Amino acid sequence: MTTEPKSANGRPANMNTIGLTQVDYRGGDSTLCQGCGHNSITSQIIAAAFELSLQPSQIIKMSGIGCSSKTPAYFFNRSHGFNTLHGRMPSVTTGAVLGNRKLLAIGVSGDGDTGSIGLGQFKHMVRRNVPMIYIVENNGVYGLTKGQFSATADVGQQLKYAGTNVLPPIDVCIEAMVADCGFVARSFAGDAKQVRELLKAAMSFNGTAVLDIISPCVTFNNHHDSTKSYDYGKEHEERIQDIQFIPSFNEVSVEYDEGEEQIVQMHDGPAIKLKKLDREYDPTNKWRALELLEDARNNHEFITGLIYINEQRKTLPDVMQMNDVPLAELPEAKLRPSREAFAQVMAEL
Ligand SMILES: Cc1ncc(C[n+]2csc(CCOP(=O)(O)OP(=O)(O)O)c2C)c(N)n1
Ligand code: SF4
Ligand SMILES: [Mg+2]
Repeated sequence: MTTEPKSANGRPANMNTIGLTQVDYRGGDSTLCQGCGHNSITSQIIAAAFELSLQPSQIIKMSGIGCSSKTPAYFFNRSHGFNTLHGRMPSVTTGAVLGNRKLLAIGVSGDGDTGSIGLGQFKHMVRRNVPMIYIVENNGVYGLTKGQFSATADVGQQLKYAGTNVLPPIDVCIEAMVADCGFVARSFAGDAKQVRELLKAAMSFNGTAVLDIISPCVTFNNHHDSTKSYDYGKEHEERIQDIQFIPSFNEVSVEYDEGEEQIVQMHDGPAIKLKKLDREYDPTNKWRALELLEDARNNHEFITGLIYINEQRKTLPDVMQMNDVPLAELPEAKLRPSREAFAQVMAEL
């Protein structure tokens, strides 16, 4: 008789602290092209949620329209979900998290969905600090509608069907920074470990967490000279730090070398351990973060890692003083104003 391998605490090694295996976080089979970067990100979303022992029934997965926005169908079968209209994921998520503060909102968008049609919604969501993980699967094209240039395509880039792009790109991370986002990161779909650690940190962040992940479209934009291709990413990715997410910093003693490493403590216990690489970098310094992004843009550098973190801002449900109890669970007596209160409101109008 064979026995299942057990972890130190007696749990089967493939089971997390709430008794689920990684399979329990999967969704349907992907219908995207084989090799699409979006599929790699889906795998890491599943792995990160499993490792954090997230309760699937407490998650709402959100998206807009695009190949990227189809991906929530391929993870978290047991969670809530809303596939919204093109570019409208932020407003629908705002409603969802105001209606139920207990839900963890995980959204997947594309560079078209966010940077083109959805840019206004994106900026207002960040400005309001809507608590959600906002992933941009950035491939520089509208994959779903067959490869037109998106707002993140580089100027001068040439594509077989779309011709030459003559317009300068927008930078999703810079847009998030100037709207006062408290968690800004960039990664590459080909860098699975970094994507996973950043996802875990984002899933533990209290506020809007923006992850701009370069995710090659193998069908329309994977040419060697494209900055959104696998070849370019592998050759040019420059990590600003090695990142390790530590689930509950208060409970475990973490060894780190103060000169070489930095610990960023998050609210309610977790922490992020950052090992400095070539450059001195502190992701809690906003001006340094903006400078890094601007320099990278001007010098055509592909920097990845945790660019900025700051948990000081209040989230929208806090500002609006939303009830901890989800609106759907409040009894009618609490939802319906009294006759007197209603009359008073009417008199004030
Ligand atoms: C209002 C509206 N305008 C245009 C479209 C057509 N459309 C569908 S997906 C898409 C772009 C998707 O690009 P992106 O967000 O980058 O996703 P990708 O497919 O590249 O992952 C467009 C323009 C639409 N569905 N709705
Ligand atoms: S068209 Fe591009 S973005 Fe869409 S599934 Fe295929 S490879 Fe991915
Ligand atoms: Mg795209």
